[in-house]
Amino acid sequence: MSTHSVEDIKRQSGRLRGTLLASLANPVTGALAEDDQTLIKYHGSYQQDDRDVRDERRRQKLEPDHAFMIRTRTPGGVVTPAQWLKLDAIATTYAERGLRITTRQAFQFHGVIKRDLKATMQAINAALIDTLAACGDVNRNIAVAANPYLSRVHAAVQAQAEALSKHLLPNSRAYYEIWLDEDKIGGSGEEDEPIYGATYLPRKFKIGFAVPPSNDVDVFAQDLGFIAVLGDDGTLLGYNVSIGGGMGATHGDAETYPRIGDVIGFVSPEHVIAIAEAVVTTQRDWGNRAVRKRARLKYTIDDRGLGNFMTEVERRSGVSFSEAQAFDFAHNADRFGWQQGDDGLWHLTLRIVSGRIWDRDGVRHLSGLRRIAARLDADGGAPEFRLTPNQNLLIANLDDSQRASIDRLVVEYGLDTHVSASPLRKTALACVALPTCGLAMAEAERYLPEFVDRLEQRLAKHGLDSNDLHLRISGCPNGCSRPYLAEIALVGKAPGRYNLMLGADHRGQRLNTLYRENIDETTILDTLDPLFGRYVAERIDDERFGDFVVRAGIVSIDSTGSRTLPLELIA
Ligand code: SRM
Ligand code: SF4
Repeated sequence: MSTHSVEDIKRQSGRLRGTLLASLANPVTGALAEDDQTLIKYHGSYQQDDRDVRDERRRQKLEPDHAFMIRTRTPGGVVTPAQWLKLDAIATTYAERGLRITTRQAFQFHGVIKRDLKATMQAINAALIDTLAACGDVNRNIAVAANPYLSRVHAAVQAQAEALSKHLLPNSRAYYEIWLDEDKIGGSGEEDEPIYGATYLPRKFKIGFAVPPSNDVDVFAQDLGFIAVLGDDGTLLGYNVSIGGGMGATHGDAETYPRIGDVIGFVSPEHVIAIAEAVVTTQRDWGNRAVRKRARLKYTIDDRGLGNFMTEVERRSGVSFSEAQAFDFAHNADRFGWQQGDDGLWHLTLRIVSGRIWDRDGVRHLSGLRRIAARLDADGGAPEFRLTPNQNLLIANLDDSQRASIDRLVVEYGLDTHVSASPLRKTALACVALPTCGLAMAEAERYLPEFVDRLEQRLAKHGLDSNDLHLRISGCPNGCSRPYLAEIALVGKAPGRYNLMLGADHRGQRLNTLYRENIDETTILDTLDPLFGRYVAERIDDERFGDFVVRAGIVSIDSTGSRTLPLELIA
């Protein structure tokens, strides 16, 4: 571990350069120098090691099996078929585990070794996609509703998100010098960073744009959320603004908690950039730089007061918030299959379990999507691939004549799991966790399919097999699958052991709460089984499971839903 604090590393980095060039050139190790491991995040990459072989390598006195994860900056997760083909080729050439769709609509490549890093970065940029600021204490990839049916609004909101993403990029040329061989010019390492300053933000920062009735981006989990408000004619009037959402927590530390964002008012589209910049710079100046675990915007707001924060944002932006408009979310999951947009074009949402696209164990999703991308690329028009914030994939903007051939390929390559899968299986999320995530305490992505098998059996016993139920698994309490917004969540505590959380709604508007702590699979299933029985017997009309457990008093949620209550264990 580096002896320098993250704040020192940022300050002394020469605007994110550090000694990255020397680290990359060092042939003796597959790792970077310690401080560079922090800095490379701002370039969109993490140094990791294969945790499946960590102990064995330690026994053999070998250094860990280092490799790098690379994450793209793809606002709203939109790419063309031509870009898809290039990303596929990059994954096939340099990465170990195919393509991965993240819960923020980015692509991740895992298992890129150090000597291939630069070539991989260059290939990504050659596809006109970059990875700048995909990680680190800056604004991250902006999430945008994948919305297939309100096509015109999607286009307007997507354009707004892309402009905002660009506006909030760091000004440093380090990325271009290190990865793309841009010549160093005078002032390199001292560039003015008007938005971020020399130490960037105290912590990561996340923005999402939702378009009701879908809350697929989980707008209340974002540091800053924009909820589109439409006029009667379907045009975009502006946005309700939500601030202070976040999921991350640490087991056993009451100072950290997931939090639902507060809706603070309405702004028109032309004020989005000014408001976002003011929120970011206020957080830059007011955020807690002494205690990293308390550095997210949600804690700044709780520590300094929502009213004070709002007043400062209005002062800095010169924009006054109007009263928030009514909004109504129906769900925070994806809707699968074909849907027609209001522009007459067709959109197909495919289920991709945990966003993992690869050819392995008889699955040929990478090959299938390659065929589809090649077909669409040859067809012309304006087809798009859109990654959804639920790790799924939308093939957008097709005309009627293209549907049959795409359907054939979807079936040929087994990409039609949304047709046969249970509602539970279609919406379940899991974060990456083992073997690549350095913070994982338990399995998530690799465990999801078998856990769903067993949960389905229990649901079937109660005649609930066709019930819509949102399940999310995270390998640790950081909450990358946004588990605290699931009706049922498993949050990793130790290998094979999870905290069982219950009682979020299905719209992303209420957090769940801890029901049982540190239990194994058998106990989880045996705990849920009688609750399913009670649900069948006592539910009112089409009441959802998450709503039932709260109404029935099985879990108690505080009245604002903004925070889980002190951990009340029900044995
Ligand atoms: Fe995350 C850290 C993966 C979305 C909260 N997250 C990590 C790291 C980088 C582990 C690390 O720091 O060493 C994980 C890399 C695993 C790997 O091998 O790929 C990781 N996070 C992911 C992804 C890939 C999960 C996925 O299955 O899709 C998501 C990438 C999103 C993207 O494209 O940018 C991902 N992470 C999230 C989300 C969900 C969201 O943003 O909508 C959250 C909860 C929202 C939030 O930020 O509050 C989230 N990740 C965290 C945290 C906790 C932050 C906190 O406030 O405490 C960490 C740990 C940290 O930052 O120290 C973390
Ligand atoms: Fe890793 Fe934890 Fe995030 Fe899962 S929730 S990817 S285990 S940091």
